[in-house]
Amino acid sequence: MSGGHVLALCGGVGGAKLAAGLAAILPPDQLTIIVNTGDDFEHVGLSISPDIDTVLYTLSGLNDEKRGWGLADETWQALAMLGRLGEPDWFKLGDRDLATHIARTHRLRSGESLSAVTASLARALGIAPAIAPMTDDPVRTEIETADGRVLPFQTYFVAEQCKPVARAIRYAGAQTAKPSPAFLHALQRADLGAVIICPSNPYLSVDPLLALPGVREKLIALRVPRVAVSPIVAGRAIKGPLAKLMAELGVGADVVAIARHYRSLIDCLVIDHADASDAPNIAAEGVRAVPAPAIMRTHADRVALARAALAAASG
Ligand code: FO1
Repeated sequence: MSGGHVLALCGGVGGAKLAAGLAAILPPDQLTIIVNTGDDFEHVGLSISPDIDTVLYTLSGLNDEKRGWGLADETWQALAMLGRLGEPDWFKLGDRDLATHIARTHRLRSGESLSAVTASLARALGIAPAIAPMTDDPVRTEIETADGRVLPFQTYFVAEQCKPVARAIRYAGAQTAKPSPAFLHALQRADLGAVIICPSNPYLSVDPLLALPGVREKLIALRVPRVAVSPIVAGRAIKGPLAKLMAELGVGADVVAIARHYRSLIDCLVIDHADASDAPNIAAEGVRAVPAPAIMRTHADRVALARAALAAASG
């Protein structure tokens, strides 16, 4: 990759960290970050876009490092009052975070698209690279469970803490949703230099983007390097329920399974040095393995992993 535009596909916490690393080293006009909206939902009358907010807060440095989601120095007075008034309080909306949801809901109701709202929130928070939702249309990730229920994503993830056994995952609305203008533009730009699939949960955070009409085909047809960064290190998910989910879906929780999952879409998989011995098995899937330190604890780790992903794209 020599100086072309970079398209980063991103979900929540892990994806946002790599996106922040990419934003730290690329000129702002050379990066487009497209974010999963399958986690979005309406809650207490508000339009909530958790992954977009995680990316906005991480890139503006306002995020809570320990939780991964939400804002640092948060308070919870409104949530306590909501509970007292008999409203649901299982989804933790902080006082400052509420302002984001109120602003988004207000602007969507006055007719702005989610793309326009996201761009204006990013601008207000001082974020320079383009951040856009995967689509302006509603797509809702749902989990089919072993006990026969179909759970909306946040019910599964937050209310039931990923405890139900998953049998299948679906992305309601994806078949008829249109990729956002920024997503389509990035996929078609003549100066596109690389696609980076961030270390987000493939099933919950990246597959919703790939389920949008035409996206998978466009990624397959691209003649630029496509690099994924593994969200699995040494058989464990860096964060969240990925390893449990992979076991329930009948795939081993390892880097080879990640390579197999993305094999038609990527040229390279960045893996942690801990998984370097799996490089030949990844090569057997037709994917080049590039070992690098893949766990991001500090800002320097994010920048180093972003550099490794861009170097992998350069071949
Ligand atoms: N995740 C949780 O595990 N518990 C919560 O109470 C919670 C609240 C929340 C509020 C705003 C927001 O933007 C994100 C929030 N998240 C919470 C994260 C959210 O569930 C994400 O969908 C997941 O982190 C997956 O990316």
